[in-house]
Amino acid sequence: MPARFTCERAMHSFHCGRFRLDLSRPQVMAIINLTADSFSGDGVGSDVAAALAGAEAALEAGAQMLDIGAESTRPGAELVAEAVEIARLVPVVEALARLGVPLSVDTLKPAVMRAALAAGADLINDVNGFRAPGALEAVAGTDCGLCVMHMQGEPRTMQAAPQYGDVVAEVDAFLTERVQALQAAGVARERIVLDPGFGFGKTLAHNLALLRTLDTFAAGGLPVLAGLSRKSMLGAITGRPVAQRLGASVAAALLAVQRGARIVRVHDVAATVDALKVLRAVDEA
Ligand code: HH2
Repeated sequence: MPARFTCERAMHSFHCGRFRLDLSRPQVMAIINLTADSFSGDGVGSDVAAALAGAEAALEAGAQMLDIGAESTRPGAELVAEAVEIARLVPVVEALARLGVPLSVDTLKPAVMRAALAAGADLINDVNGFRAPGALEAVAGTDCGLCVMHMQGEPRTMQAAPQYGDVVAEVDAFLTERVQALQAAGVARERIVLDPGFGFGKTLAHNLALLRTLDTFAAGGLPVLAGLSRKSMLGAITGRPVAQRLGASVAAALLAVQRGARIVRVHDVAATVDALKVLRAVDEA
């Protein structure tokens, strides 16, 4: 059977904070949005108890990692001041770090990265690829994991007119350059996960090209994370609003795993976990 149709891959040891993860089996990362305006409509604002309940439910449903964010990156979303983002995140990081699973924080601001790590985060997920002044310095001297994502432009305007000559080659070159910058700053490769950034400055055609060739990004030996859950590309394909994209999201997660993704970042944990169980059973039959 061709390797791209299996869910098991070569051993990847991923170091993130308190954890050393074996990513030979795909992991499900549950999204907990501490926002009021996330595109998926499931943000819990700054309510620590609601965030904790959401995290516990996600773990119960089979998630192996958590990703929390306090600023929406959807086009047109409200900008959140650094101090507000820190105030929203820190109590939740402190509460969720006790759950005993890798805790990721989704931010592009260096001061927020520092505060999140001090509060107990294991992984920093930066949709800006650690390009902000001070971002490399915020993570380099720590032992946190890093998710390095590609984005063309910046969140407010990125979907206005995304343009590429060859989207796959350009995203690959960007990720390679960021890994080199991180390594030059002293970050070990074992701490890095790559993400082509579905929907971040990309048309439907760009997103489909990236999903079809996701293996390209895994070829360098670093694990790949894919975030497709409920995204507008799935709405464009199915004609369905955000609240009705479960089937499309599960299909997209499976396709990503079959093409090499080691972590899928999802809103709908239980359905994704079930789908991955089916994929694994077929692989092992
Ligand atoms: N997508 C979103 C946010 N963060 N991080 C990574 N690494 N990859 C992604 O694809 C990704 C991400 C957007 O999704 P969501 O957090 O649900 O929405 P919002 O930004 O509106 O809060």
